[in-house]
Amino acid sequence: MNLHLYFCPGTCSFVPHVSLELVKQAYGHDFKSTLINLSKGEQFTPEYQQINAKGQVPVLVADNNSLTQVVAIVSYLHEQFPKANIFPADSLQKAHALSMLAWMNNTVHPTFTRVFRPERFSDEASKDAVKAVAIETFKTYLADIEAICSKGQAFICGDQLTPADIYAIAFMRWAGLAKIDQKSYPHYLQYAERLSEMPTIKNIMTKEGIFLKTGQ
Ligand SMILES: N[C@@H](CCC(=O)N[C@@H](CS)C(=O)NCC(=O)O)C(=O)O
Repeated sequence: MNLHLYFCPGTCSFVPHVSLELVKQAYGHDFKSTLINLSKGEQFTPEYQQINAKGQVPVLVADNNSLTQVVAIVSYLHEQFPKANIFPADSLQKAHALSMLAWMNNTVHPTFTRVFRPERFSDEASKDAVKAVAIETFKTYLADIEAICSKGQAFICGDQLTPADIYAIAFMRWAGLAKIDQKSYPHYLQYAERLSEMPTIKNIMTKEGIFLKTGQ
């Protein structure tokens, strides 16, 4: 199967990007990747609109099938490549991991979109207010993740890495970019530092040219 990911460094496409690296490590099955530079507006080019009319990353093209949405992409990879352990094998544990991932994708992430792109959710006069409220809401979600990390388990969903952990690293980076003090979430920061050193994750951070401590 030919696998081709369209991604932008540091965005939510980091989640399927690391998942593809897990597939590569487990199966020796490599993938192709194409960088779409969102800050240069490459998501709006006619060429990319053919790939995803919604103008977003990630997109995974698997043979001739185009898949969007982080949750769908990583679920598909898990089904196709079970030995990559993208999700736990146990169905209840997998459901818990999917639940956490869905919350991140449908609640935490869209809140941050209001920080990064407030103009899409307000008129010019209320842009700063929308951003300020979104930052405060985003902080409450970071605190939720901090509470999970302070329990002392190895990963967010227990003893196995899942896509939720990869998303959590992205959120910690985004916090720093938004000038939120990463050190306010000490257990979460320590956990993210530890995960950033895992070879699979480190490989993709290096490939994307991103680092964890964005706030410094
Ligand atoms: N729910 C979507 C979220 C995708 C999304 O928001 N992607 C952002 C990057 S993190 C994007 O492509 N933004 C481009 C833009 O908004 O112009 C998914 O899971 O794929």
